[in-house]
Amino acid sequence: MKFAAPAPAPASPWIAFLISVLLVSSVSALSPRLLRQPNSKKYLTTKALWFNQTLDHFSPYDHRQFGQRYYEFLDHFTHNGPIFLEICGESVCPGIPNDYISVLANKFGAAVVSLEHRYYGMSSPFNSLTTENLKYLSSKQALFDLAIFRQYYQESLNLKLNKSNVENPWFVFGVSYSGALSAWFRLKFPHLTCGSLASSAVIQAIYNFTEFDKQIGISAGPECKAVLQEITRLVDERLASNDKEVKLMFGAAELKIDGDFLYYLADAAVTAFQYGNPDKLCNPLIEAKKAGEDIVKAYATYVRENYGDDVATYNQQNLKKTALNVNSGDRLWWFQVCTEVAYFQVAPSNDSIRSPRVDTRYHLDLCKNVFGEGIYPDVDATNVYYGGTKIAGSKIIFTNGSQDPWRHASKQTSSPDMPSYLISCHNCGHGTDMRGCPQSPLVPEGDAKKCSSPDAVRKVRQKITDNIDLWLSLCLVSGRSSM
Ligand SMILES: *[C@@H]1O[C@H](CO)[C@@H](O)[C@H](O)[C@H]1NC(C)=O
Ligand SMILES: *[C@@H]1O[C@H](CO)[C@@H](O)[C@H](O)[C@H]1NC(C)=O
Ligand SMILES: *[C@@H]1O[C@H](CO)[C@@H](O)[C@H](O)[C@H]1NC(C)=O
Ligand SMILES: *[C@@H]1O[C@H](CO)[C@@H](O)[C@H](O)[C@H]1NC(C)=O
Ligand SMILES: CC(=O)N[C@H]1CO[C@H](CO)[C@@H](O)[C@@H]1O
Repeated sequence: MKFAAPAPAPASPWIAFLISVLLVSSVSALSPRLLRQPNSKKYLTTKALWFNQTLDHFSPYDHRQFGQRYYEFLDHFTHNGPIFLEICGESVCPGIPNDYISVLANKFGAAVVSLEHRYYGMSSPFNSLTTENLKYLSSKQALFDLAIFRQYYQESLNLKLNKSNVENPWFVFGVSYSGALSAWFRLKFPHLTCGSLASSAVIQAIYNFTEFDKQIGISAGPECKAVLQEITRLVDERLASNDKEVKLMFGAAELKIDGDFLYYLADAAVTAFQYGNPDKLCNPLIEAKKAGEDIVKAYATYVRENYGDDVATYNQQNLKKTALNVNSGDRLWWFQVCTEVAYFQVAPSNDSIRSPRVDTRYHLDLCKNVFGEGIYPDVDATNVYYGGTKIAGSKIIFTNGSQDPWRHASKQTSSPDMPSYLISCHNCGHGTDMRGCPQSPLVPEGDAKKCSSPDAVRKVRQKITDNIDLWLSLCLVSGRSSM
């Protein structure tokens, strides 16, 4: 499992914190006018704010709290304007990313606020992430966090603006896992938001997620797919004859468990399609094949150059480490995978791209090895709680990128109250509506110029804007002072 969302993050939350302090002091020297120029920064703000969150929202007697980090961006805010809550997902949240939300905030005169997900980054209740201490890490607790935060922020804003009993209209945004949280927030707390954008939202928990690998084949196209499949066969052969040599070739000698290594290789290809860089992967492989060169070697070069920094995150020895540190996000997300949502990216029985050894057993063994006996995901319970693709929500926009393997865990059908839009183009991946193309590295303001069909993105963005406009106005009519 690789994170559903890329973390446009500096390596370390601690460093990020230092950077944020430095950035703030240097930025404040600039005039506000300068800051409003077309925004080339990666973050709208990195100035951390804190509030005290309840550790266990579901216990009647445990009143412990922990510090949760959040951000606010008020440059575009008009005082009766809406508040956009951009949800941070399964990684450190060093600030509010400067994606398409800044364009929307400008258009609607909105404030943008963002809350770091519990346990990730600097919002961990514990210094030791033992399995026992992780028991308050779930999407259900995270949704409650957002609800409590939303109330807290509205009240503190009212105080600041010397208003009482006023409610600004809220709208919630998220991409990927945080896209699912965005949809689920509107489902569970419909009185707290006028609507939600659920971009590439993985709302359906899936046990054996074979559609994922199949989509990679479709996104790759026949020629690239065939080369990737041949590479998988050759690597499996070389693993059997000389595993040390082939792992070394990929710069992954530390991955002693073959499954970890094969998963790493599979994800290196996945991320190319997921984040909108298909040609960077496929072109050199197809060329190597045509030239009769060693295609395993060609792939190893690609993997080392583009994905080499991630090797250690596939090492189960590292995932077992309980000390809170800059790489804890991997352990934390695997915990959510191993308890709630699975999305086990197993090889389909036929025509697979990844090695057939990346199977259900591999995932279950990982959950047990990393977190202990009895840890495995109850996806049925998750889908009963939220409804999966049958989510009984309203005023939620779903968007999918055509090349994104995750779209098969998103909502399939459209209805007037829950429209679902597909953005189709050659490099339209995960969260294209919010992030443009490619999504990694991040393009400021989610610029869509480099999408192979900017028009496809533009059309969906227009629909999103229309939906937000309509639902915000309905929200205002239905009595904003009623709360
Ligand atoms: C959070 O709680 C701590 C400890 O009780 C307190 O010192 C701090 O002022 C609180 N912070 C906020 C923002 O309320
Ligand atoms: C805040 O509002 C109250 C009541 O409307 C008013 O009397 C007071 O002058 C206001 N204070 C400021 C600082 O605007
Ligand atoms: C998942 O796949 C495994 C291996 O093919 C199979 O044994 C298991 O029944 C499947 N589980 C579900 C819930 O589909
Ligand atoms: C397996 O996949 C191949 C290639 O897509 C296809 O031609 C074949 O019909 C599939 N076989 C089965 C049993 O599904
Ligand atoms: C509206 C829309 O096109 N949604 C798509 C999201 O992804 C699923 C899975 O591929 C498609 O079936 C839907 O058509």
